[in-house]
Amino acid sequence: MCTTCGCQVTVGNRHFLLTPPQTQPVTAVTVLSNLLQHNDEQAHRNRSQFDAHAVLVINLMSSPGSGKTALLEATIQKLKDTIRIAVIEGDLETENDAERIRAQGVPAYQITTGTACHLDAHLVAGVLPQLDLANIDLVFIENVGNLVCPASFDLGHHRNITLLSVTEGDDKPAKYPVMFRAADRVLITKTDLLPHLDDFSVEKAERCQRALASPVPVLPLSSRTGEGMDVWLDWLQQEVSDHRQRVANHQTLKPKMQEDGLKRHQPEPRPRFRPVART
Ligand SMILES: Nc1nc2c(ncn2[C@@H]2O[C@H](COP(=O)(O)OP(=O)(O)OP(=O)(O)O)[C@@H](O)[C@H]2O)c(=O)[nH]1
Ligand SMILES: [Mg+2]
Repeated sequence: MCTTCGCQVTVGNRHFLLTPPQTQPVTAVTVLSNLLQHNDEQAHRNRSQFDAHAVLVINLMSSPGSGKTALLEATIQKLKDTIRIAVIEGDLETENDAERIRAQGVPAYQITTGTACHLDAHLVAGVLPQLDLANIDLVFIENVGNLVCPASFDLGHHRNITLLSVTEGDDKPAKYPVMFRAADRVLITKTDLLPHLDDFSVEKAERCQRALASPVPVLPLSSRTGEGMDVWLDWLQQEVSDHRQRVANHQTLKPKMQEDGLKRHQPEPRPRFRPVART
């Protein structure tokens, strides 16, 4: 898919394309594997910077509008007095989400990707100098709304959270397995709307998750009413403390990534058609 839409290339990594290695034939596959390799190297550098300050970094992924920013707003309201939070926002355009986060009284940095449907490690590195990591415990990265591509790019974070809102349908883990397999927690959001929907089953969504051989907790919650938020908030607080301990032990945590990302991002071989003369 990504070789077709060109989404591997962002303003953060475009310069690598301008200086392709001359020692080997340059094919689409070489270019893509170079970009992914550069991404992984930058992700490693980002993670080292976060770990130098024992900052836990959580990547939020979901389709557009499933409630990532609303979850952050509700989370910040509950935790900002005990945990020092900052947010990196990813969208194609606008500063809207960063403004919503700043209105909660915590720093937020907006990355606008232009055409790219995901964040990558170089885009995140671009905002890192603005973060006062010595005075932050937890960074959330709200990825671009997209249920596919964000799961293929390590940003230098530690944990992945995938959101599924009840209006999207309970079969999404089955249809978009890559992102749900990468999740450390799946949050089923907007549960306050369940009484108005006759075809979303939390149990079925969880069954679809289990069918991916994923044992991770599936947590139903509503940012609007606060229902179910306690389990999420308890996990976050525990993670922040666990990460401090990890770093003190000279350890870190790499997020679950789609291991065969390059292969999956190549287009299917297409049948060759003979051109037909126009009549
Ligand atoms: N009823 C209800 N609405 C919600 C809830 N969470 C979010 N919404 C609404 O859903 C819409 C989208 O929420 P956002 O938080 O902007 O979604 P998002 O995932 O950040 O969207 P993008 O950043 O565009 O991908 C908004 O109108 C929210 O008010 C919820 O728990 N219950
Ligand atoms: Mg948002």
